[in-house]
Amino acid sequence: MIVRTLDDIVGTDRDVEAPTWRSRRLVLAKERVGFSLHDTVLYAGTKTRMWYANHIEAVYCIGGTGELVNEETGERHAIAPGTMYLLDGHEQHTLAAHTELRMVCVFNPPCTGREVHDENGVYPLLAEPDDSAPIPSAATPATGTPATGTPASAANPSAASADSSADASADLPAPSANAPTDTPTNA
Ligand code: 9YT
Repeated sequence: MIVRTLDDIVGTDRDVEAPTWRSRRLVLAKERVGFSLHDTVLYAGTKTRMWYANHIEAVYCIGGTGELVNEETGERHAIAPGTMYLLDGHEQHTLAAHTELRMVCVFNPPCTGREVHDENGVYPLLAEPDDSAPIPSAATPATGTPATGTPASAANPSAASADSSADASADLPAPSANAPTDTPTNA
């Protein structure tokens, strides 16, 4: 079990800043659980264009107000605390922060902590050096503590989903060159 607070990671390499947002990455690929978990703040008055061509992301708003635009359909959605959006189709999108937005973000495959958006709003698909090693399970504890009777497959269903996400990302479209990103609009 890992217990970690925001205070633990502020100012560390888990605390990543970009022109329009700051992302505190509470769970990363190195935890080897198949997803990453971020507490992200988008600055008031900014617009961020993104395209997670290599990742699925769920985003849950817990503070502030803004607007999400699906750049592929033109659909617009109000963002406020209690609203979630799931980018299950790798949609190009823009998030406008009317006030400071605080978002809880989950990525699959997990971010390693080194990602920031490239010129197309895309995060590269990075892996931890030991990604080919099996994810720790109750049967193969990372701590060296002997396991007591739980089969690895039951204790660790995320191993299967991590594999299928890798397959799914293999046939994604290549990023185009015309998507500006992370544009502060209040500068
Ligand atoms: C809401 C959003 O996607 N913001 C950009 C940062 C990203 N979520 C991250 O790395 O936490």
